[in-house]
Amino acid sequence: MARLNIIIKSVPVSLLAISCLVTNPSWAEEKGSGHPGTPESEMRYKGAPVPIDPGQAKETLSPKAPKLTPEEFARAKQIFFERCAGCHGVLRKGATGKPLTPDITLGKGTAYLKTFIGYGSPGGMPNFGTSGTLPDADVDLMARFLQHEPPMPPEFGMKEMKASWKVLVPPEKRPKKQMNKYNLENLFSVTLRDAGQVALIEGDSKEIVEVIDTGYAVHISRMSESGRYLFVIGRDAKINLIDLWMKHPASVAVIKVGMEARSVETSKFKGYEDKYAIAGSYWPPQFVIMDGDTLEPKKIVSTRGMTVDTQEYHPEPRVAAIVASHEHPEFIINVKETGKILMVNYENLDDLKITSIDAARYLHDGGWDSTRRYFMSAANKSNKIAVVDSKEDKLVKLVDVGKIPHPGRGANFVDPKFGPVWATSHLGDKTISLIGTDPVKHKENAWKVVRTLDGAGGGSLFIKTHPKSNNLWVDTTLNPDESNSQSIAVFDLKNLDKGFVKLPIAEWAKLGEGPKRVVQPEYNKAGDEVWFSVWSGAKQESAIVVVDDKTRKLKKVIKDKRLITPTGKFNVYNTMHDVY
Ligand code: DHE
Repeated sequence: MARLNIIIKSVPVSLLAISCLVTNPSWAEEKGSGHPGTPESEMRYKGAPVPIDPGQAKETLSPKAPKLTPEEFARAKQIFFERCAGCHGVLRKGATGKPLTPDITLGKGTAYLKTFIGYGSPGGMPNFGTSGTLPDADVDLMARFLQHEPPMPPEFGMKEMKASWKVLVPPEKRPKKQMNKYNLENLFSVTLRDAGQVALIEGDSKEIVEVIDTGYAVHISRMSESGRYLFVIGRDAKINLIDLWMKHPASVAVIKVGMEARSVETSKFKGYEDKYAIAGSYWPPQFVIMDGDTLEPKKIVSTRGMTVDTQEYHPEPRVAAIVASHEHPEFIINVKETGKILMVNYENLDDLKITSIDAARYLHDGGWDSTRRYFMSAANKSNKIAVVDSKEDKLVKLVDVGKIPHPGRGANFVDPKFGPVWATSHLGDKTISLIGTDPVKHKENAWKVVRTLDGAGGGSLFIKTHPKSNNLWVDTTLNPDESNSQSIAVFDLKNLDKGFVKLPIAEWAKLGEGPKRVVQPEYNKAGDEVWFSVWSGAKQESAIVVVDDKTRKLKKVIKDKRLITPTGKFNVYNTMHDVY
């Protein structure tokens, strides 16, 4: 773990961000990226360093590849895990970046690879050399390293999980009823990304009531069906199970489910409420089903397998979003690199039934339609939304949308002309695609883009509304223009043709220097307030801005020295009930 900290600290925190994405020509004008095809915002958005200790990855020197000393190999591994694995995959089999396995790289040779690493490519490869990110000697080192077999990080099976698993407060020693006075259903779990913590903020008073240590670069929170247990997962694959009934909510169990992970969910089907939890990992590529109240690991399943389109073996298909079915005792799992959606029936863990649905690459995030029957899942490199019927366990449609859909969990509302829709915004263009979701009363509109709205710009990560609201909020967190990344676009759902209004959320927060990116709208339980994170650097002041949904006026700015890099916010009630 000490080693891991060194790796993380060596990377500027502002560069720790999202995945490697294809280049959007409309961003290419942006100044300062140093590369014609790769704007700075996209560079910032690159995969965070893989939180795997390079020292643990097994080295295999390939006789045909150029020579590397053991010291050079060790340094190259570290650079690769910090800078390259997020896009190319730990095993270099290719993800959003191209495959870089020796069968390809040996044929290219050192000189070619050096040019590629040094100058980048219009396809999105950053110019690591000319941007000054890597000195010439490291460019040369990486060109040689890439011709050797990829070093393989260790597996992480039951033995390792059990060794990391701790029940801090056993279920029988936990409170029998809620011991605090918080209005739990309106509590928010707020990711404090670079602090490796979550803040619990009471929605009514807007006070921080608890700050709890979690995994590294903590990613998301999810709620158990009953609303008692909060699950938080870090990029280092550490899960904290937090009991909200305690006088001071705290972790009651922890486990590490791998070396790198992003997703956690809990069983929600009738009769299985709070019974199981599931976590998906990036490395090793697998998911694990655990006991819902202790995190005891029960069943681990690998996601390695064949890709949906070329039907070739992929050694590292990462687990992205997971949702819990309301139609069957099933978890629905996005497997990124194979482009498959797995419906995992947890009725009998010894005879696990998995329905594998062919969708498209690379599956990332997604959420339910308003009936919670259809799972709408973004295949971001295919520019499609896969619609899965969780009742019939089958693919309904692959819907073409804009460039690099990134819905978070998306937004459900009733379009005045087309009926119920689910909407996504995009990383790669300024559009918002509205897909009809009612195959009964609006059959002609179902599973089609019925309307496309123009938002403020590309670089959007999250979109949100609430059943009680007439507003649709769209962030542009990664847009290169500060006037977009620091504000929010809001549409009137009753008058979509009117276009959006931009609200200067970061300005309202009155912070000092910093990127102050506005990210992830989240509603309170009543649906009359919407919360935004103003996400600055780890050493800079950040804030949460609360806006009155009806008047669209500032209601409150939450500032506190403990609010370090707030990103995701998860309202207990809305997360329990999949309200979005
Ligand atoms: Fe996320 C959700 C993966 C970068 C904030 N992110 C998700 C999910 C996945 C994912 C698979 C869906 C989980 C689910 O529903 O089960 N995120 C990744 C990455 O691989 C990526 C692209 C790069 C990385 O290295 O991690 C990445 N994500 C980011 C960020 O940089 C963000 C903006 C800030 C941060 O905290 O790191 C970020 N991701 C979020 C948030 C959600 C999320 C807030 C949940 C949104 C929701 O409303 O459910």
